[in-house]
Amino acid sequence: MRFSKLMSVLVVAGLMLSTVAAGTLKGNVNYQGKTPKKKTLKMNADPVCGSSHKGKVFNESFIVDEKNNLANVMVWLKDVKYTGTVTETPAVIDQKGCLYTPHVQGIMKGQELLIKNSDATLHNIHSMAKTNKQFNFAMPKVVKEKKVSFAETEDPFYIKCDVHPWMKAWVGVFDHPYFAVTDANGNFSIEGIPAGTYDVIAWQEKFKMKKHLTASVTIGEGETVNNFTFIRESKKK
Ligand SMILES: [Cu+2]
Repeated sequence: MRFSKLMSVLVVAGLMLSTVAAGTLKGNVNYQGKTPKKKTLKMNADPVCGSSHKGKVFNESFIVDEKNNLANVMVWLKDVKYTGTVTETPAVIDQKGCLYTPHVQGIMKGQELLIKNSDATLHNIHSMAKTNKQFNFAMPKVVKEKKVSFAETEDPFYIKCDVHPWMKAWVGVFDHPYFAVTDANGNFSIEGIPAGTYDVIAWQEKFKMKKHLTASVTIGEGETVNNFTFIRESKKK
């Protein structure tokens, strides 16, 4: 009898644990201000890079659509007490067409970052991290994969290629999995967030950490929407 009682207590406890509310934070990131002119990347110094694109390739540091939705904005929760595991699937960054894909991404502390070289040319991948140990190594066309990981949390820092000066990507390192990057329509979605109130940060590379946006958001079951607007003040007063 005692044993079955214990079992039923365990079952009830298990059910309670599995019903702890978790919600989704989603939203849109928009831009207000003068849109910077698109800059064309000149890749012809390396014929492999130049010939890998048919049309023009533009600088990726500021991408807005016709409705001023901002792509490549990293959104994350701040100061989360996360006791779960590190994501086992590696994050991936590919050197393809002499660009980094993705241009902006979040990764968990301790998670693997798989670095690919899909190009038939030499790249050099050089992390400009300030808190984490920097890395800097060549990836000749025969070296297709390397793996790195980051031991510390860190606000977004960039990775560059010393061979192709236009190549730049951004990585943020978190001690939880609650981060996302806006898509081409400026939308983001962070799932599985335990119920609670959080500070949320939105970061865009031109605005940098100095001009990041914050919001306080309460997550319950289901979806919570929080939009952000980056505003660029006109220089004229
Ligand atoms: Cu390169």
